[in-house]
Amino acid sequence: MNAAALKAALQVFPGGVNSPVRAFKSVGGSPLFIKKAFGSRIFDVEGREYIDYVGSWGPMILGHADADVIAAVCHAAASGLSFGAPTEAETELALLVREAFPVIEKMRLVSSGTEATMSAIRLARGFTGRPLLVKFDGAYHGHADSLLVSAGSGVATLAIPGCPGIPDSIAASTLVLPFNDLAALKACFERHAGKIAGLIIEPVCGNIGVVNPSEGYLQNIRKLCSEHGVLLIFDEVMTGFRGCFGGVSRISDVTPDLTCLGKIVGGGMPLAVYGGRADIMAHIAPDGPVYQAGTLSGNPVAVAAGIATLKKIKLQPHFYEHLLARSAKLEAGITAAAAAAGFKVVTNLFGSMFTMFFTDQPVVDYQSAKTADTALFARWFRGMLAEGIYLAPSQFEAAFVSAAHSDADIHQTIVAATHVFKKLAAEK
Ligand code: HOZ
Repeated sequence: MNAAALKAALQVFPGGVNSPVRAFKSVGGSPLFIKKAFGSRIFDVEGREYIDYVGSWGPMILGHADADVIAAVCHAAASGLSFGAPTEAETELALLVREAFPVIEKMRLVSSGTEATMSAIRLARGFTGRPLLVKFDGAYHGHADSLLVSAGSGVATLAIPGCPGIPDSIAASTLVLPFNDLAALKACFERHAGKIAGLIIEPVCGNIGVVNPSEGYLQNIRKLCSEHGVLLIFDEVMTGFRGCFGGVSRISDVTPDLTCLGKIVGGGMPLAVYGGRADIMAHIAPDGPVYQAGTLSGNPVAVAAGIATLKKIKLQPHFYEHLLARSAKLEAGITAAAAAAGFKVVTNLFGSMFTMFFTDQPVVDYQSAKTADTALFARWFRGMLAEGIYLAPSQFEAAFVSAAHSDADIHQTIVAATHVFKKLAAEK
């Protein structure tokens, strides 16, 4: 039983979980304890089957237990789990990454998105010799000290105002600005001229729910960063490979100085990437003095999963055409179901990820995201779960559609949403 599993887990893990977003704190009830997952379906310890839109928080773009990825992982594992020495497969993965992201001229493989962003900002400071970092309100770039200031994702879900344990001096070196507000950025760059090392941005926000940049916003940020000698860091951990074989940099034609990837690039295994301009990456040890290392970096099993995933995405005909069409159909279907039942919602979509906010205001930044009715979201979430649809247990996260979600899955989900909204309307 999920409740029994949680009781046992609470004895050994804070909140019974190994990452706060997995707890059902803001929606109530017991988190699902997962037994297995195949394709679009995930199964809990009670034997219940759900259509899964969490997708391990993004990596599972091919669906769960994809046969080619599993075969590649098993093959690699049979030859050894970790060497702590270079392999040719790492270079093969890097070439695939560079093909998708030409803006990543040189890169380093690491084990998590947090490690990627943390290392990228250290590099930005090391390269520029400047101390300050700009991030956006509600943006979540992993849990490194300087990035947990005004963070989204679980920090937003749990409404944690400021994270104890982060020295004031570190928090003070992170400047926080509202997303989609160019005037605020201009003023900040002028006020701190010559002091800002880097600006890190989710070019499409994912961790306050999905929020798209306004027209020209990213291009203007690029321009301002260049004018002020600030390195532009795109955190594409969530958006990388979500909308195309590449990321927002490809779609928007904006060239960041550094890019961070995670999730899909590791095919469900612990692997992430940071990289960018070759002259900047030349500052990383052993070529340069900025130190960053890892026993499991470029782990052969994780690299095998990444290669198998990227190759499949790249080679499958019409991969993104089908994925994006199904995602748009789902987004439109549940939004229409909400409207038909008299609920005001705003749905933001990027590629194959989207968030439906329970608000009547356009959601363009963290402040507007916070106008959402989180209590209503919780009721909707529980209703959908009862209908066999597994969504992220937070208003401030995204739903991920995978290539394994069939038209029938999408239809079933829209039917479920229609039932749930009708039920919620009747309870009003
Ligand atoms: N970026 C993920 C949530 N938005 C991370 C998942 C986690 O924190 O466990």
